[in-house]
Amino acid sequence: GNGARDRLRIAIQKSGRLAEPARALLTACGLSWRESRDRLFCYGESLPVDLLLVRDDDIPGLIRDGVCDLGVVGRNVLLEQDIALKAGGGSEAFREWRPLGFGGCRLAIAVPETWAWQSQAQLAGTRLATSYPAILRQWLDGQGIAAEVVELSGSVEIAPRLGQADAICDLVSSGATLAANQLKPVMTLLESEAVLAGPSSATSGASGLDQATPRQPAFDGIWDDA
Ligand code: PRT
Ligand code: ZN
Repeated sequence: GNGARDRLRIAIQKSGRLAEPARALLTACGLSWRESRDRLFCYGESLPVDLLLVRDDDIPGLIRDGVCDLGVVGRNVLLEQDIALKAGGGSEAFREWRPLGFGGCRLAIAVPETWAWQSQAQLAGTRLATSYPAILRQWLDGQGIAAEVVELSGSVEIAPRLGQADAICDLVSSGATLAANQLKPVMTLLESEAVLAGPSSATSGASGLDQATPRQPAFDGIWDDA
């Protein structure tokens, strides 16, 4: 929680796929800022709501640490960090409050087009490259598949051609990247989109947003279902 702070802080992506739609959403909510786009911090002018412009990967941790109250981040990032946190013995520190309807994609396993795909049993004994090792490991364990997870921070789609992996687990939207790399999607692990994320503790047992808003009357109604 933010204790003495009397302004709401929302973390959004500084640049990247979710940056513009997140700002557009907040602007449509009537928020405006004294800001320069490349700064870390945007001071809210119309309402006591400030923005932190950060790497998307940092957003769950900023919520966990109480540095910000809310964040706009892909469900894929939130879930990956949640699983990793719990695997490390931590308890839930942040969670999805509601989906936002943009940034849609899916986390999928893709294999070389030349594979005759029958079932996930074929993944046993393979090496799978991914930037989402926790989600992938949890899925493999749940399926009882023994496979090696090769963690890569980017350019996952070229790993099979480089001989680093046999197949991949990566985000897919149009499918063009997979096709350009002679890969085909065969399993969807997660349907993702941008979500409003907040601390899990602020919401125990209630419909999260109603719990969270009294401190900030300015936000009443903004997140109502359309
Ligand atoms: O700098 P920062 O760390 O903040 O940004 P980033 O590079 O980590 O993230 P960014 O901006 O690439 O993506 C932010 C979020 O957008 C992701 O976490 C997803 O929730 C969402 N999103 C939606 C996507 C895609 N669609 C997407 N297609 N994120 C990545 N991709 C990539 C994918 O990894 C693959 O390389 O686009 C390629 C596939 O696209 P298609 O259209 O060829 O299938
Ligand atoms: Zn990132």
